[in-house]
Amino acid sequence: MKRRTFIKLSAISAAGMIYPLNLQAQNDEIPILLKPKTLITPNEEFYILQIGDPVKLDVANWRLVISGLVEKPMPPLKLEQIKAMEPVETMRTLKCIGDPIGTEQMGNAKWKGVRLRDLLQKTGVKQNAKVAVFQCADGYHTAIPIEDALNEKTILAYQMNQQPLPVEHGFPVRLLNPGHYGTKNPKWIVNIQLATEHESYWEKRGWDPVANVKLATVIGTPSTDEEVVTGSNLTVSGAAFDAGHHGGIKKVEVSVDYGESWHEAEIWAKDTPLAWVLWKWNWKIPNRKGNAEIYARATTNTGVTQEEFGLKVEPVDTIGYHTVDVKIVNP
Ligand SMILES: Nc1nc2c(c(=O)[nH]1)N[C@H]1C(S)=C(S)[C@@H](COP(=O)(O)O)O[C@H]1N2
Ligand SMILES: [Mo]
Repeated sequence: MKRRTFIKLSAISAAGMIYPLNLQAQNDEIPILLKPKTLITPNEEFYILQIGDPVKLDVANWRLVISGLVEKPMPPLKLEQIKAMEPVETMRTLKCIGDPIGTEQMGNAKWKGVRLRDLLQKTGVKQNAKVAVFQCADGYHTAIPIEDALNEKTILAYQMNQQPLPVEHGFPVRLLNPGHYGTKNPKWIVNIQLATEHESYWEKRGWDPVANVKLATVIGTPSTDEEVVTGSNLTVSGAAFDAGHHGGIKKVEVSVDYGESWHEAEIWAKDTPLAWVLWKWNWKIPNRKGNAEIYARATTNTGVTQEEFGLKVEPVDTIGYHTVDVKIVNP
């Protein structure tokens, strides 16, 4: 047992396992070992991922061009013009397609922006337009179906957690496309083109062109190979997310006996189904040394429960259980 971990675990027992469940308290930090430990991920901790280096755009010269199959072309837009439109504020979890469980590349923020639909209503959309193509300043490009572009929940965001969108996250504007992995949430947008078809950057390289987020549950604590103490209490915690495809998360359960029995976790923070839920469960560690495996699974409001190796299910599949191996040792 590493001394430091032991001290942390004792602190947990001292603090008590019970923390008031307050779903309204948006970002009260839980003073115990939980990961993620806040509903909203601070900007400095939010994962960053792109094909090259982040691009620093000069807002004085930046313009957004909407072109292609539009009815009435509009002059290029300045950021101020976008900010003058009716704003929307919304909490959204963003997740990378390359990390489907979401152990590292997932974060949740409160964003502010405008509905893409409001812009497209100004330009009009020609009958034969099938996709909206986003061209980005780093050379990235991706397309989404026109119905998704017109979805009222599809947002062009210019603010992240009350800050102007940070350079790393796409300043001045990025797309928030509900239900879809990061690949469909382009950053540093310079042009939106309506077209009949488009092969996007990642599709050319074999990735899923639809990129629907699948239901998954991540165990944040403990970490793999962590040593835990016989007879002590341990908070097992994490996040679960279905991106709204199954009506949101109803419950999360944990198993420490290879799926024989399941224990319902407490969901201690949540927002709409477009944000992750955070959960925790108190494990009374048995009085035996050896290896143990922790499993976690979620059940959605439509009644879908994750299975060990994932599930092919309508409308969007699920990922298998996240499992974490730990070593039970004597103090
Ligand atoms: N312009 C641009 N946008 C992009 C990408 C990129 O490479 N270039 N990568 C996408 C991917 S794969 C992910 S997971 C998200 C990550 O967003 P974040 O860095 O704000 O977390 O950005 C998406 N948007
Ligand atoms: Mo990604």
